[in-house]
Amino acid sequence: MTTKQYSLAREMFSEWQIDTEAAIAALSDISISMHCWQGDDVVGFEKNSGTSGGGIQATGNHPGRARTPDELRADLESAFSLIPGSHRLNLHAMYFDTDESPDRDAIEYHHFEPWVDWAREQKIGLDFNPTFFAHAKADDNLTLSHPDKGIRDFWIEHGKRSREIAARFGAELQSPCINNIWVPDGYKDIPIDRMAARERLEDSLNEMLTPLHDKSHMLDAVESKLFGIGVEACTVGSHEFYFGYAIRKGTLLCLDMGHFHPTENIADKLSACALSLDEILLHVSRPMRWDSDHVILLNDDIQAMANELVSANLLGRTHIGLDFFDATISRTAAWVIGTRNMQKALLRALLMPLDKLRQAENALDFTTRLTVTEELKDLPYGSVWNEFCARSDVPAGRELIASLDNYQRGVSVRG
Ligand code: RNT
Ligand code: ZN
Repeated sequence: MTTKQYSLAREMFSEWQIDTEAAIAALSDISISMHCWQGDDVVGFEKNSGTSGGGIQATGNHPGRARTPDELRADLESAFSLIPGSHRLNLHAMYFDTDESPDRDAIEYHHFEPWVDWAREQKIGLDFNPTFFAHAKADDNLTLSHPDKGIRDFWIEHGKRSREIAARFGAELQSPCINNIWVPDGYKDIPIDRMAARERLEDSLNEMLTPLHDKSHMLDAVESKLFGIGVEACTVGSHEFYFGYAIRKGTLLCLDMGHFHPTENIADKLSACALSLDEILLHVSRPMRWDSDHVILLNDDIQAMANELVSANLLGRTHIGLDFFDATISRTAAWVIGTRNMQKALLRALLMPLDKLRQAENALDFTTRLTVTEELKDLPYGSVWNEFCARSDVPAGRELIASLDNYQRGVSVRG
């Protein structure tokens, strides 16, 4: 049932020639890939993997961390039930669900099968990531570019198996699985031979990506980075490295919002990269002073990304994934807040009077462009969002807060 509030809002937007119904319909079609690792502080379910390492770090000790696949799935179900629309789960290889203890170079599809059964039941797609960190063979922060061939081969095998598992996910669930490759490789202090390290990474990737998989089942993505803790001087897989690689090899490029200089405008990169790539993967994140992976807010950076996706017509070939982890707050709330913020930003972007703004820009009428974008900020976006939530049978506002609090009370007894 449409509320009075929404009818009024629809009227106000239509005065600007903005169709709220079209925006709601477009938003319902956008699936966001929610990352499993927010649920347990990037720990995973291996019996002997250490802390995350690789220059990434979840901080905090809020009660309620998921310790088992069942706990993680319960938390995910709760989160998904509070997020409007239909979405995906992004799994990391260290989150297998098995009584066996396969090392990274021995993982197989059956170790992950319970996730697929669950995804089928939930009617969601799965994405995947090989895990190149939190492992004794990654302690030097070198994996695919390690000078030791034995170590490189170990990780190449892990990567190949991950791709096979991802392809099977896609086939089973009839939805292409994005397999995103991020390696922590880099040097704390100034290396002598950056070229050799990059050549080794290139060769390892080539070997890892050689087996062909049906693109309707699995798509490879590569994720660049600027620096991490302990790899301040050089990251082997830098932006230039992977941008070139993705173009030459036809993979997706993953742009993580925390993987650039803090003053760089990541939204600006979308159209530039998209001219040379078929598809892009995003890791939407919020870096604070460094790649701190804070929960995303409805802030200017996220809004700029959403605006670009809409105005550059990139929604059809961009996969929106999230990448943040905060252990100081309810982990379920973190997922819900972050995912809903991404959706809210997309809704606002879909409610832009694009024709009018383009016309002004092309006529060099930058005054109109500015006054319109600023006046738009006073329109009742909240009423359209509330309507979207109501139609999706998902709470908003105080009711949402009560649901999140209630769930957190239940999980906070976990040891
Ligand atoms: C690390 C990368 C990477 C990870 C996940 C866990 O800086 O952003 O995407 O966060 O794979
Ligand atoms: Zn990332």
